[in-house]
Amino acid sequence: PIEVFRKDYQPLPYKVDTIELDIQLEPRKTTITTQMTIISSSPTVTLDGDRSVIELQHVLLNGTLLQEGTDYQVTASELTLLQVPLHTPFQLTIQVTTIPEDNTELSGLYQDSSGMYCTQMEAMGFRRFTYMADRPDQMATFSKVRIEADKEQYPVLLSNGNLLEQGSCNDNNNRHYAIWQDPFPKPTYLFAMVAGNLGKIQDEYTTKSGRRVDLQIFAEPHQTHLLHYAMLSLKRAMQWDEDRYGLEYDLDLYNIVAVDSFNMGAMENKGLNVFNTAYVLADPATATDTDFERVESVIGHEYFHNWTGNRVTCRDWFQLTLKEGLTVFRDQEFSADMNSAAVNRIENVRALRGRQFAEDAGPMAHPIRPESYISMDNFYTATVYSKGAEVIRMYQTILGVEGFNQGLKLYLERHDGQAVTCDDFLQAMADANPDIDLTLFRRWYSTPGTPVVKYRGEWNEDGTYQLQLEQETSDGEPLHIPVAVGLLDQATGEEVVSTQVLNLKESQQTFTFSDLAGPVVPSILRTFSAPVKLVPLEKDNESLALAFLAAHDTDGFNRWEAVQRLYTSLIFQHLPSKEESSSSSWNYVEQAFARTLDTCLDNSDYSISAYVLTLPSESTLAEEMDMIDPIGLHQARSTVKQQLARRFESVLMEKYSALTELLSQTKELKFDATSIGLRRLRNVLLDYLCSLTDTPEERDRAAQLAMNHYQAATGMTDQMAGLSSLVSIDTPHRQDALDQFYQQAVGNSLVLNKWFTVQALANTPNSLETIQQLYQHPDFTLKNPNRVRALVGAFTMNAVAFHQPAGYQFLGDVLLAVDALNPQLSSRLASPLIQWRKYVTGKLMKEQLERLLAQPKLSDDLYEITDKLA
Ligand code: HT7
Ligand code: ZN
Repeated sequence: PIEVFRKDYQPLPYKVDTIELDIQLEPRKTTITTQMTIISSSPTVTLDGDRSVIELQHVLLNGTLLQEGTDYQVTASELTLLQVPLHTPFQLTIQVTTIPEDNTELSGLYQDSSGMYCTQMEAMGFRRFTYMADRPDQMATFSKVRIEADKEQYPVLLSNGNLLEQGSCNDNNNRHYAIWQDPFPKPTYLFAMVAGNLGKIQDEYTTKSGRRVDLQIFAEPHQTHLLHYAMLSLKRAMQWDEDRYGLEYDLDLYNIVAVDSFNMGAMENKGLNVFNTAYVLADPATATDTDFERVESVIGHEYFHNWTGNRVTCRDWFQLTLKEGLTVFRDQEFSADMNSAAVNRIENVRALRGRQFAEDAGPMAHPIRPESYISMDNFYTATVYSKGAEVIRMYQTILGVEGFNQGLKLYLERHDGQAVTCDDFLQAMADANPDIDLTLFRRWYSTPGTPVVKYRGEWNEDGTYQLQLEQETSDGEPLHIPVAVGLLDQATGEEVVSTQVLNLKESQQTFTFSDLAGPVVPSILRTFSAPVKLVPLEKDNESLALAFLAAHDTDGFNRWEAVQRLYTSLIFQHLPSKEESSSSSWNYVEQAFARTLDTCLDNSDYSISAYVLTLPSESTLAEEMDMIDPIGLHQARSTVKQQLARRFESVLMEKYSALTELLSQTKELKFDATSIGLRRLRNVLLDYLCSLTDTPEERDRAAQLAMNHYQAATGMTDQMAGLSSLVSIDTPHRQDALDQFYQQAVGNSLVLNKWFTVQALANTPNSLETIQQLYQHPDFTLKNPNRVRALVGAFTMNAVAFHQPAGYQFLGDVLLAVDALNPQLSSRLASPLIQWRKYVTGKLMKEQLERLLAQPKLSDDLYEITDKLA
């Protein structure tokens, strides 16, 4: 495998100006003829092409047939023209054939399970389609894309831009064609085409400058009733981008297509987004509240890419965060505005800590702008996306919303139509805000690892408070860290200094607050103003201060955070390696839990209450440990959960019933923030109540409650909550409910995925056996990434099933099977194993990696992440 380095970037000595494609679709032999105009300053021109999936038929230069060997050479990954005209445009015609049916990697041109043809070109799929300069700094105009296919099987033919012409083929009445043209120059990764038997829903949107845009969302004909929420979300996203950033859509047509087999969430191809069905199909009977939220945010994300990614794209793939970090930030802000900002922030930080922090502490740690890769597909990571979004958020925190918006405006104006770098983005931000020095901020792009910020406060009798901040980074050099701080009066709990942003730029800095009437408690890193770990320099009174913040902090995020920290210390005291819980820790948790539970129905912040009552996830907890005993951790967390459930059982039940009553007052299922919050809170309470299963009586009670919850559910959120609780209880209801759910899932692939996942996550002693049986189930297939993630991805999150010798062995077996079909999928599934160094069971995990590495035909993708053994 070849490692590519950021420092080696070189512009190409030629430019592809226009591209015309003729695509003759046949499952066993698709023919692609490309005509391009090139101008070159070098006598040789090298194009990318993957000979394992495309077969070269012929090459013509200005109409003359070229000879292999004398005029051009072909290797496994390149086609080199040996003598081309210098500095004058010439026409190159290349014909290749490919077999979409055999393309199980889902990169390039492939067929999904319904037989539909679709493409996925990012990052390097175009070279699996035809020979081309397949890199993002090569922007060409796709002036004519002609797609031809069987009329009956593939009535819908789509590509980017505008439809110029369509009709029947003169020479064969069974076939038809469509011709598309995209007026915007674009890199190859934004090209797309789709052909299939598709249904659609239609709508329209008029931009603020009066452009009428036709909106169409396509899916298999029996799924079109599931597309309405996506359409609503699209219109909201278009409106939001105009309102917030003044950014309008720029074509007359916006198409989205849902495909069942897709490696990631969705793809922002110009004017033709392709979506994983899981992120576009949703109705109350089949989708949970979280699914709905995800549809809204992914629809937003892909739409927002039209400016941040498509109009201004990346010079090279090392700059990926330029478009992804920025666009995730934009989709987070969109979701925050559409729903609740505080809830959103908590959800995003939970996700960041659960995944990105682990990545940053493991062998695949990399800066948001990586320095090298073997397979670029491995760098579509939580670091590039989520930490990248945090870096963008820090610009906004440092510059203020107005300063940030000015910077973004300048960046988009300055670089419209260009392929640029993260440095260009920083420069635009700096130029738009000349009073603020961003020199040190640049280091966020090159520094891996999660920085640690330590603090100590000192109150002085002269009415001043000194806050000492220290930072530790992976290279020992300081970063520019915006730390949002407020101060609360220790006596009254009132806020005496409202949030201000301290710019921590040195390894150690002291900030002084004056004119204070009495001692204060600091609320630090409000709204999680930087992606760092915050720890006190002195642990002595930490729990007391956290309990104070849990009760009084005006910053909703930090109130939640304080309770999470209290839970964490209590859970850690229950680890096998630690002593019995100290009563003070339990008392603080008990107080905070009681207060939240008592007041959880008093205002409409139901989601916040739900998250405050939820214990940190095992992955978040693991992130705080030097050496992880996954089973011990799982048990410690379960113990604390049960203790809380037992202590508060009657109040939990009382609130659960009150919420049931509140929810039953509206007949129709609603998806506003309040209704979602009510369901979320009730489902958290259910989870506590169903954790009490020590005696047969308790088990019966829990099973009955979960079964009732499941059966009375009016939508998928409650159904899944009931079923999730039920599957972890040893009760005959368990199988009844699973069988019932299976019947309901027949014919709906996404619901069937939930059936697999709920069982893969079940907390039962024999969960691994169940998972292995499900692996053999007739509905299980390795060809559909959603199905694989539903079972195998979920399995790796089930500590009891996964963290045992047979569990590691099973994952190893699965990875080998998946790698032969789809390397992008296998390398993602392997990521839990690469954290082996931090696990007490690491030796066994490492053995599986060694087993994989010993395989003669391991993919580059899987090789790159398993090779971190030393
Ligand atoms: N920009 C898209 C990335 C993507 C992708 C990358 C590699 C392999 C398959 C893929 N499908 C989509 C998604 C996005 O961030 O919007
Ligand atoms: Zn994206």
